[in-house]
This record gives sequence, structure tokens and C-alpha cells, in this order.
Amino acid sequence: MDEFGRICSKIRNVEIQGAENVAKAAIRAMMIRSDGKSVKKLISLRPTEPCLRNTVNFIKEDPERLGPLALDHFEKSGEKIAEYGAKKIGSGMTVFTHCHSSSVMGILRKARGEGKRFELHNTETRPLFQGRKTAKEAASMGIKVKHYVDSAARFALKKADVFLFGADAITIEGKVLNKIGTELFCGIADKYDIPAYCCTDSWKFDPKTVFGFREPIERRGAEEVWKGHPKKVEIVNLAFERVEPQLITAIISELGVYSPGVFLQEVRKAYRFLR
Ligand code: RUB
Repeated sequence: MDEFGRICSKIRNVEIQGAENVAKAAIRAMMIRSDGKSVKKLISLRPTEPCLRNTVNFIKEDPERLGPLALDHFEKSGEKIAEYGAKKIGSGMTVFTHCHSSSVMGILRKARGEGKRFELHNTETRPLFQGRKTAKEAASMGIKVKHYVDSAARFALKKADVFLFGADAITIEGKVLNKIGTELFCGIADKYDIPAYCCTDSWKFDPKTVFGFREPIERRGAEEVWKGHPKKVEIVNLAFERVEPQLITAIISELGVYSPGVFLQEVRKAYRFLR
């Protein structure tokens, strides 16, 4: 297997995970190969990833020249998201998060770097345990971490002041797709009046949804959940779920901090082809 193939298999098996990391890996892959077939293959690896599709489309005419511009976009956006998001965290607060989002990690790093002392409650995120990556990284930043099994999320969230989560896709209806469990936890946050912020680069917006394309939800292999499960038991391993905009306090992106409806207006202003 060559380097292109190795990157593809790491994306497929979630060794490279999180929408932005997947998009950045695709840039590396396209520096190696960017013919039509390779581009199609890259896009097919994770179906609920408009950031991957947007990035590939942005650079495919000239990956050598445009790849660095895309990376520069992610870097500058990340700084802005961290700056805006860190304002939502104060010393003595407890932050709740689910899965592993580089946008959320950037916010935690920034807030910690500003000298704020806060606690992180996070879920393990079955079946692939991305929550462990979050917990390890946060602990190495000097943040006090309490790690919970997914079904203890209500308990963990009730004690939190703010819920920060990432995004894989944002649709024209203002729905956010993120790791399975996110809408369940947003409903709990709503019940306890805890603000729930989606932290994301605007490249997660899926322009295809403007034309009535329904963002698909990736269904992954049964063996991730239960190896050797009884044949008569169907395993439903959905990677993501849709969060209704009413459950989202605001979307924190490089464009600013806006309710989902206003975020969409800002996206329209920022990307001319959507006007
Ligand atoms: C990861 C996940 C993350 C988003 C955002 O799912 O749901 O919250 O991708 O991540 P998976 P980022 O582990 O299945 O890829 O902020 O890094 O783009």
C-alpha cells in the first residue's frame, strides 16, 4: 500500500478522526494523487463530511498551490474559534463535551492558556472511545477531567455550566450533524438550561443541502459495536445524528458567534456562490 492508500485506510478506520483532521489528511493525500478516481475515493471514505468534500473541491484544480491556502484557512479559523469560544469559559466553571472535536480542544487550550481554571466532564463515546483522546489531551493541558460512560451523560451534564460540541455537517435548515448522542445531550442541556454551543469551522456547511440534498448519516460496521454478535441481532451503528437548531444556543465559528439562523446568513455573505 502506498502513502495515499495508507491515509485513506486511516480515514476509513477512524484512526484519523474529526471532520477537520479528515479534511487536512485529504489535503496530504491529494498532494500525492489528485486524479478523478482518487478524488472520488477520498470523498467516499466518510459520507457525513462536507468539510472533506468542500476542501477537496477547493483544492482539486491545483492541490500544490491551493492545499496550503486551505491549511492556512483552517489555522486562522481555529484561532478565531478558540478566541470566541474561550470567552464562554470562566474560572471555576465546568465544561461538558462529547467525542473529540479539534475546534472544542482549541477552545479549551486557549481558555487554559489564559490562566482559567475549570473542570471538564466528558463521555467515553462508544463504540470507538474518541472521548479518551479528549480526556488525555485535556488532562495534558492541566485541566481537571472527569470521564463518564455515555449513559452517565445526564449526571455529568447536570453539573456543567456549558456544553461545547463540534460539527460534522451544517445544513441549510440550520441543523448540525455531530457524533451520535449529541442531540440527546442537547435535549438534556436544554432541560437544565445549560447553554449548548456548536464549535465549528464554517466549511462544515454543506452547500448541497441548499438544493434539497439530505445529508446522509454514516452507518458503520457492526463489529465496532459487538464482535461475533448473534446473526439474528441487527447492530445499528450510526456515527452521527442531527441536532435541531432550537436546541443550539449558538454556533461559534470563525465568522462569529451566531444563532443557527444568523450563522446561515453569514455563510451566505461569506461565500459568494451561495448568494
Ligand atoms: C468526530 C465528531 C466531531 C466532529 C468535529 O466524529 O463527531 O465532533 O467531527 O470535529 P468521528 P472537528 O470521530 O467519527 O470522526 O472539530 O475536529 O472538526
